Amino acid sequence: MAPFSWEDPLLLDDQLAEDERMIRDTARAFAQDRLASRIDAAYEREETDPEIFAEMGAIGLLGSTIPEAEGGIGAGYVAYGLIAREIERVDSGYRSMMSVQSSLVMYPIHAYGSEAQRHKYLPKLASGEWIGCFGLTEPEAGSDPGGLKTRAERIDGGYRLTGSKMWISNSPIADVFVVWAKSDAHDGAIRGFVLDKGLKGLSAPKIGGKLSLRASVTGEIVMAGVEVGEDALLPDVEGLKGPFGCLNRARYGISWGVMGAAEDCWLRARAYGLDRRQFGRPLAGTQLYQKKLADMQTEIALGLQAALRVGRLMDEGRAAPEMISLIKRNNCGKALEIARAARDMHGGNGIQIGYGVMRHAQNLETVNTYEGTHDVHALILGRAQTGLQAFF
Ligand code: TGC
Ligand code: FAD
Repeated sequence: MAPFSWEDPLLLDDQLAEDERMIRDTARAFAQDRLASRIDAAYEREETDPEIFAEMGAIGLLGSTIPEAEGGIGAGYVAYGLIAREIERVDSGYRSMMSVQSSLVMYPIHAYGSEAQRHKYLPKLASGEWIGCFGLTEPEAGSDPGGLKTRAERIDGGYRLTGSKMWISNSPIADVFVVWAKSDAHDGAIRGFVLDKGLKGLSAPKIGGKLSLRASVTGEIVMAGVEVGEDALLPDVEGLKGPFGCLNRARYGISWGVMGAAEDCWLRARAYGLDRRQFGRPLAGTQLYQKKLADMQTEIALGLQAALRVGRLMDEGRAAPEMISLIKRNNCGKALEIARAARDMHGGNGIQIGYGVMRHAQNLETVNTYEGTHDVHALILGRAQTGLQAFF
């Protein structure tokens, strides 16, 4: 039998292509060298550094799956997942910044936009010169985005948008706003629009007081009769499948990302238990502590294998949205359990920011909720296997 590699128990590394390993290593070096040293202060002060977008853009981490001709690096979805894992190993908020820009702003412009929109927006979003946000959720439409109230009325030469969006990552610092509205000109169908910062009637106040994801700024988007030309409409998609097409990609990336956060918690708990002595021996030498470490190692190894499998299927064009619900739901839930256990295993020290584990646990509360809550993904999977709609 072969020797066991406890840090990579199912030999994930072996299953990656050379270019995927290179992209993973680039993301890891960036995250550890440039982000890890900033996170505690950013989190404590609830500060988002917009410069991080340009730093990510400079090494190809924004819109990595977008073709090179449009500003991306033409990477596959496994590589995208590996980037998310490395960034979220430091902090879920930094991964959020990256994945909103990549999957929720660049992807819809690439997939549903006009040639002029691709040309205008994608290179600047890829470089991080421009920051994007994605407005689907509203104060009264979260899990049920079909209930959104934002309207686009037809006016001479374009549209007038009225409504408000809630809980929008990046919005207070955004240059580009992808927003979803019911369009009177299209029989009330949901359509996407790309708005530029500075338009009359457009504002994005920050939502303060978050106890989670504090390094990633979140805000509203208020559209008080914002007038745009026809060229602001995303021409090539209509209906909820537009935003869901973007969410499929972001949710998939999250399934990798949360495993990065979980790995950080696991490795910190292991190191702490080897160092900390009680009752005359290391905590890591007790049966209960080892069981917790074994549970963490097992769930992370299985979660990563599942994310890799779905990533391969995405690259082959064979992934179904329900597969993504399965891994988003399970990996978020497991990562949250792992972070809470790691916090407990650190005892009193676990509540201090410098040990990292409570910050991850607080972040993962949000990640378990956004992009479809844990229970909403259960209902998607329940519907798929029973044929029965249980949302209402
Ligand atoms: P339903 O009847 O199921 O579907 C309506 C239309 O949409 C299509 N569709 C999809 N298309 C592609 N991919 C998917 N995953 C799709 N899911 C549905 C469907 O085929 C249908 O198309 P058509 O042409 O027949 O009309 O819609 P429903 O209203 O019953 O939906 C129910 C439910 C619960 C599945 C859905 O609404 C849902 O997923 N809710 C969760 C909402 C959510 O995830 N919001 C995320 C907001 S963005 C965010 O959180 C970003 S955080 C980012 C960060 O900071 O990292
Ligand atoms: P609700 O939909 O009100 O859900 C509340 C509870 O009820 C949950 O437990 C849910 O599982 C449960 N529930 C809902 N429906 C059912 C049902 N039918 N059966 C059983 N239980 C149900 N949105 C964006 O558009 N863009 C962003 O960039 C973005 N970023 C975010 C960043 C942060 C920090 C946060 C917290 C949220 C963000 N969101 C964003 C919004 C996010 O997607 C929503 O919060 C999420 O979809 C849940 O919606 P809600 O908060 O309205 O909760």
